[in-house]
Amino acid sequence: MTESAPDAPYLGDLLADAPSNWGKWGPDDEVGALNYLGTEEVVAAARLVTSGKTFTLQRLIGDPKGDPVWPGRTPAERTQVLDEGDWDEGGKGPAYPGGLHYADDKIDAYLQGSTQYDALGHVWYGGQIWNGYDARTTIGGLDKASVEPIAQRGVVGRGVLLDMARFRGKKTLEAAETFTHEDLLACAEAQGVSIQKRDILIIRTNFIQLFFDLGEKFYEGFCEPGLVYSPELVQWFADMEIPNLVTDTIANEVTFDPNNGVALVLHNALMRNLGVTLTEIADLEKLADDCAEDGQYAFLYVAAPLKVAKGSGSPVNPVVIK
Ligand code: UVW
Repeated sequence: MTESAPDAPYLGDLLADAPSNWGKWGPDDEVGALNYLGTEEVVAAARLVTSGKTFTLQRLIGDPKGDPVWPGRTPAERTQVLDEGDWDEGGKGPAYPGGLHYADDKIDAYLQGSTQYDALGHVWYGGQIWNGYDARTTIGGLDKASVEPIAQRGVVGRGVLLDMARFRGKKTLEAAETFTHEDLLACAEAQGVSIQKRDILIIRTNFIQLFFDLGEKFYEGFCEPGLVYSPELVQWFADMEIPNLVTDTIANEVTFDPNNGVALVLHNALMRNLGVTLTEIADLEKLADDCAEDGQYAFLYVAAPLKVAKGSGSPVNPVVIK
């Protein structure tokens, strides 16, 4: 999927003066801004738990209504390998002493085809990924900055929901609709919550509802709504030491920057350069309804993607606890 933008600048030129965290956590770092989430941040976030209400943020894998995926990817396919029918006469069910029967299944799925964490080495330009590692380390699997180190450490901190759809009085944000860090601050203020340093930002657009409403038409002229690049926005993320950006869209930002036509600028400015971890396709609906009801927009956020060796991403079911 490409949108023709012949005059689009090269990312290396666009981001030539942008801030970088390469080397900040040493030459071998593979988790980037997640380093900001230390024991102090975990304890402070745990103190936000008062009611014990919990929310899971993963979308269903193999949803009978369809799985929204980035164009070019295919939804997960689950195959039943064994079930009770395999113990019918002539079936392939193994005979275990004592009469054990069981169900088995497998899935063929993009690791980024559902709610997921991106590895820091997932995107790049100019032949270098996060921390300056050679992009050729991605060949045949990520030798550097794969999702595995993120999965090994887990992600725990203060999450803040920024309900941009409600803030703008819309059921869903529209295709290609943009917002800035200033809009996030205004949204937070309207919600009565402050965005603090080292917060995990969780942004709701409800855009994926249109996938369920429109079917395949959802992909026509595909351009998701989201944050839009500006040097000020990138500097704000750097200054605020944001470790993790979570959204309910497929790719966390406006797909094509309306100002220059470049695709996924923030994947590069935030993830490749600052080491901000991206989490995509989160289901924020129940959480958002609850926040609108109880007015508590800051909470404990806990997530651990699967430990996939060399993976460029991995499914995850984040948990929010209030
Ligand atoms: C791309 O960056 C292409 O996809 P994702 O939405 O997984 O980040």
